Amino acid sequence: MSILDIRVLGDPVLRKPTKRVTEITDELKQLIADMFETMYAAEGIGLAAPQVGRAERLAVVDVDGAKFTLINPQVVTRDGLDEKAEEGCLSIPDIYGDVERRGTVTIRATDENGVEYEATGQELLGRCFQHEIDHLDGKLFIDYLSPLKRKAAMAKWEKAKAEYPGFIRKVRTEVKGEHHHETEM
Ligand code: K2U
Ligand code: ZN
Repeated sequence: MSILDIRVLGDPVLRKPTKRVTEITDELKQLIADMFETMYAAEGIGLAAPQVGRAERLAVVDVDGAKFTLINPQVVTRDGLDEKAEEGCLSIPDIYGDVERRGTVTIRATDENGVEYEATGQELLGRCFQHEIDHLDGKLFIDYLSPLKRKAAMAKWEKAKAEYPGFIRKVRTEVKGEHHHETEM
C-alpha cells in the first residue's frame, strides 16, 4: 500500500464532475487501500478520490472505527435538524469554517466487494458522509461559507498555497517512537 499525494484547492480535479465506477477492478481495490492509508497518515476521517487526483465516484470514511468504502454513493434521505459545526478539509489545509448540514443522513453505496448497502449517519459520521459525497460533486465546504467568511478564507489560502507547488500536499508518516533530540553540546 502507498501513501498518495493529496491535491489541494486550485487543482481543477477538485471541481471536476466524477465518473461512476462501472467495474471494481484489482486496481480500484488497490486505490481504495491506498486511500485508507493516505487518510490515516493525514489524520483524516474521510477522503474522496478527487483529493488524490482521481475523478471517480469513490470515497472512504472511518469515524471512530466505523469504516465505510463508498462506491457510487448517493444521499437517500436527509433528516433531523440543521446542525452547524466547524469543518476542515484535507485539500484546504489550516482553513476552517462553520457549515450547516442536516443532522441525519441515509446514503446508499456499493462496497469494495460489489455489495450494495445503505447506511445512516448522525453527528460526525453523518457530516462526513455529506462532506465526502460533496467532493464527488465538485463541492467543497468553503462553498457553504457566507461571502464574507469565504473571502477571508480565500485570502488566507492565497498566502498558504505557496507551500503546495503544483497543488500537491505531501503526506508524511509519523515515525512512531523516533524523536530527534538536539545533540548535547
Ligand atoms: O474530506 C476530507 O477532506 C476529510 C475531512 C472530512 C470531514 C471534514 C469535516 C467534518 C467531517 C469530516 C476532514 O478534514 S478529516 C479531519 C477531521 C478529523 C476529525 C474531525 C473532523 C475533521
Ligand atoms: Zn474535504
